[in-house]
Amino acid sequence: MSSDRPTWDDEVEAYLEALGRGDRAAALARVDGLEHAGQDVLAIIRGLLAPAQLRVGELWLSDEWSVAQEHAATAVSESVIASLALARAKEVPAIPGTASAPSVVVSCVEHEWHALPALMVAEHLRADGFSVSYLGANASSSALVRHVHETGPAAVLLSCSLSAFLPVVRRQVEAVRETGTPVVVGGSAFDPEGRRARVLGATGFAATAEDVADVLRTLPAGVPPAAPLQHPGAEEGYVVFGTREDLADEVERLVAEDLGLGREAEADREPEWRVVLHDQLPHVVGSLAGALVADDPQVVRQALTWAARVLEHRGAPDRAGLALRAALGVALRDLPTASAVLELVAPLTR
Ligand code: B12
Repeated sequence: MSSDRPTWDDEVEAYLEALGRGDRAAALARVDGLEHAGQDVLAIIRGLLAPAQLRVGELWLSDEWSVAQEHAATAVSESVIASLALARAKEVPAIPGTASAPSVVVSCVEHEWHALPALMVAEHLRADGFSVSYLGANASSSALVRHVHETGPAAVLLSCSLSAFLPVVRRQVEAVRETGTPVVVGGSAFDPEGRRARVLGATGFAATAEDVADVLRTLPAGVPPAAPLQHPGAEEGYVVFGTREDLADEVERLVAEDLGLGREAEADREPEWRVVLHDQLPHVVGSLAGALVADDPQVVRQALTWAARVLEHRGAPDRAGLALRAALGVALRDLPTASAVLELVAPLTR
């Protein structure tokens, strides 16, 4: 962006302001302005939409934006990407997707609803000349494998935002590798160095959408089935994943007990932090499953730190974060590796 124009930071602020007011027309006008200033779809995704979405997450976390504002903002960003992509497809129909372009499948893993990051990846690859089959959110293993058999892609790209779904990533890596097809993974559930991706048996990993095309160019033509997971805790991870809703109920009861609160607060008097705790607990418990299957205690440490911040911003008692960690320890006491992973997690300050 030239020096006489606003910086990307200014653009993000103005775009967010429009999203926060629910002003879709103003948000689209900002994007139109950038296009007229010569920015292409990839620059707009990288410079405006991706950073704006991360800020949307922060605004929700700090309780400045409601869930509805977060949803409305994402819907606008999705329609912005779709309209930019459509316009570009009309302008350059013959270059990407030609018979010689390598074909790839981009999809979210099963249960994963964060489709916008996967859409960003798909658009980057289309711009780089790949022929992309984009499956969106929540693709089951069977649907994915059938699609692979029908279309014979050079690679399958799996997006996962929530660490609770790392066990699902592993299952889907196994299923796709059974077809001999390389699998590239990415999304905010992974560490930037790609260690979790390697443990889960992925053929490749990229930390951002900009790096994906380079990774694809280095992939082998075919891969053997994934080697079984050997590390202690992998099996326990699937036990935790399968029972995460029940475990979440138990943890919620233990937290309330520890903080000296009644189990069922009156629906109309329930404090916000307890509503949010109830909503987020399956994800927090699931992160322990992710930590065990991906063999990385950092996963659960990050989830507990995140949960403590979410609770703090919603007026929870100071000890809520510690009570949550302690409750997990009690609920999972019969699982030795899960207990050891929780022991490793540094004590939280709140
Ligand atoms: C929008 C949004 C939603 C929308 C998603 C709609 C949609 N169509 O995508 C909805 C409302 C559905 C949603 C739901 C939930 N969400 Co949400 N969501 C977000 C938000 C605000 C933006 C996501 C986004 O667009 N990110 C922007 C992109 C640019 O970043 P990115 O994901 O890292 O992707 C980049 C790279 O990782 C990479 N990449 C991504 N995928 C792939 C794939 C491959 C193969 C490769 C190579 C690379 C790659 O490329 C991208 C571009 O560079 C995030 C905030 C955040 N920090 O991301 C929260 C966030 C991810 N959600 C969160 C949570 C907790 C949830 C819920 C559990 C809430 C609830 N209790 O209901 C549910 C879970 C739903 C589910 N089962 O999936 C938390 C996760 C916390 C954590 N630490 O684990 C976050 C961080 C919010 C927060 N600040 O606390 N969410």
